[in-house]
Amino acid sequence: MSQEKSPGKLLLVVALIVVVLIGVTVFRSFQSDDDGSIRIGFIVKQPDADWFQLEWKFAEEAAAEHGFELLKYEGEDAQKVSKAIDSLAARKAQGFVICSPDVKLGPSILRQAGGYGLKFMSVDDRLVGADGAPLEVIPHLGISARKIGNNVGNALYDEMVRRKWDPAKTGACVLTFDELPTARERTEGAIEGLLGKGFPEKQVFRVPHSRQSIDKAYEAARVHFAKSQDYTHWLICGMNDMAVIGGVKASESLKFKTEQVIGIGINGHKAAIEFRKPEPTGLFGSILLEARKHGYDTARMVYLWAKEGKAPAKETNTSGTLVTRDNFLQVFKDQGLSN
Ligand code: FCA
Repeated sequence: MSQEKSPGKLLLVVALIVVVLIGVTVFRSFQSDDDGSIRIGFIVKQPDADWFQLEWKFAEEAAAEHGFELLKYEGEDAQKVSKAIDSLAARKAQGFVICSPDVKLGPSILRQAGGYGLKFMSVDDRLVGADGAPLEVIPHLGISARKIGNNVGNALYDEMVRRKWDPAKTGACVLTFDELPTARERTEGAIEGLLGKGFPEKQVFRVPHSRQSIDKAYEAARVHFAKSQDYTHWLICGMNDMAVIGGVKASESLKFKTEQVIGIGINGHKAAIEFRKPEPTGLFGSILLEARKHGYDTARMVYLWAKEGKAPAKETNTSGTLVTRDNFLQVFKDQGLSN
């Protein structure tokens, strides 16, 4: 008799376990959908830079308003990015936004995130495949780099004319970082703008810097200015405010006066910190980008993707506004920006 009972008992126990497991799974899925426990990561290549601090700040606003959890990760190199993605999976995140330290990490990020079933999009720097072409399967929000570059070139030229400089004595120092496509588009766009206005091509100097930092741009520009004695006045541009601030500081270190230099950056917020200082410097202006869209909108897009299955637009490009010492307070006020 007792031998006949055991298989029945076993079946009952197995059935119970199955019921409990199904219950837990259903409960968990309700939990992540209904009680706001969606978790979205935000990985950035330069966590200390003002621009990325702002993106995080706006992404946190999106998280607070929509009720998801934002997980911030520092991704300064390939290893940190890979660890961040592992950690996101371990923390049961549903997706992430990334500005990668190297756009060529595209295929490995795609593979790793895909393995975990994590949804993700890129911001600022578009990921590329082995052939260097953009990985179009990854949704992206970036800037209209070529057009913004054109605006930089045009504004540099117009300010040179306004100051009545002798164009023959004016050089254009273009701080380049060509390994990053958006940076290359920006600086080539600036050159296009200058040449389009009639600035002589032989007076345009592409000056590469090895890393994306004020110091590296400073070093490259300093060497360049020191060996270019023919020019008494300089127009300076580059991929962002940091590059141009480095260039302006290099001109100061070689005793160029503020009036002999016109620098125009890109990003705006870092430049605004300079504009708030009492003494003007050679940093004349910057194209203020739409940091809120880069931080708030991207985090929200991935959140909605996770929550409602609504994938972000394949590609979104934002624009910018020229700010100078004269108008930045007003522009910041109009755009509801605090710093
Ligand atoms: C790149 C730059 C940042 C910012 C952003 C929009 O990632 O490194 O400074 O300009 O694009």
